[in-house]
Amino acid sequence: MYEFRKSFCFFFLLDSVNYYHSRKGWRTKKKNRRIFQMNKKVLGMLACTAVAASMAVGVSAEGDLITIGYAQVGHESDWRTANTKNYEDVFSEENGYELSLIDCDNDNAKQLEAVRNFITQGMDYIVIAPIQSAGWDTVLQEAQDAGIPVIIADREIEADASMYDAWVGTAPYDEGVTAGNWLAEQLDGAEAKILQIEGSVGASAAIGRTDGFAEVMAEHSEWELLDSQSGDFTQDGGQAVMESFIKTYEGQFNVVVCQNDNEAYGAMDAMDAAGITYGVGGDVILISYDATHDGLQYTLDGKINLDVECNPIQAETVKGVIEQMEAGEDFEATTLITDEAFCAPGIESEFATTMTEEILAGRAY
Ligand code: GYE
Repeated sequence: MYEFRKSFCFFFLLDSVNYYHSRKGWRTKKKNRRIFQMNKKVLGMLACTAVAASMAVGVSAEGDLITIGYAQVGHESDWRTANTKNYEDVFSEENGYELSLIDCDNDNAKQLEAVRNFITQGMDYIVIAPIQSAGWDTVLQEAQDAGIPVIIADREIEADASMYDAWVGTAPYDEGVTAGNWLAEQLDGAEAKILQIEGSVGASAAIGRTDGFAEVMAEHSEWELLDSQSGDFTQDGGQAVMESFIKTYEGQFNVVVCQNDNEAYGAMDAMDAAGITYGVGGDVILISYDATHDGLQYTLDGKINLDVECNPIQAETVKGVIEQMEAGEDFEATTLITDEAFCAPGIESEFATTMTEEILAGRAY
């Protein structure tokens, strides 16, 4: 059973549920927003191009392709590539959608600009995978003023739930707790000297994993976090941070936690180059997050001890919410995509499934 526990967006998400359950239906709200748009047009408050775009929205909602603007984080990881492909597959013309996916290259300013362009273009729906969790109020207000529903996907934001319409994503805090619980179970009271390679600074996926793991760490006085630095969710970043960790802490650490698979690949390269062994039977316990295909291959091979899953296949769920909105039905204001965790063969755990060839064969991304 999923629990948000200390997740910072808990109250916002809860608010969101209440907010929408107090309303009759989506269609009324959408319609009201469109009337507001028309008034703005009559008053000449919008540029001619924006007027044309808004009118086109009205037509498309009545039967043509539904336009979706997706402000994607970037292309930093295999997880992200799988997520992008999933949106392209699901929001296809065949399925009745015209998807405009902008790769924001992990640049917050670029992402705000992408959302503003979607507003100007009069998209039917805007989906945002927020690079940073903070700083969204102004642009969300602009989307609301334009009458465009916004779905926050993948990550969480620090904004009141009344500022957006729905959320679909995963629970990084719980993933961090899983990693910590698994480590405690495996070490069974033994000492841990831990190095952590965090994800991108300010991203909820990094904040949540860090906080969840820290929560378990606080219960273990025999554990010490030697250092924790951002590897920006990339392989190059993971390698660079690990190389610098090795310079400072060589011979002093026995656990490395990487907040995604690509960082883990970089850390593995750095440890290989330094002759440090990791994985089952190695000097270092290696923990990763995401559980993409290659990450699970390394887990099956015993190179990664634990890989905590984070599922990038979310577009079908987002589409389901949009369909409910289109039909004027009550829609899910918050949907959690559930995850599990996988450990290497030879390891039994209460918190993770032991990897097999069958599990790997079933992993499409
Ligand atoms: O773990 C990482 C990606 O937001 C959950 O972003 C996502 C994270 C994922 O770059 O690989």
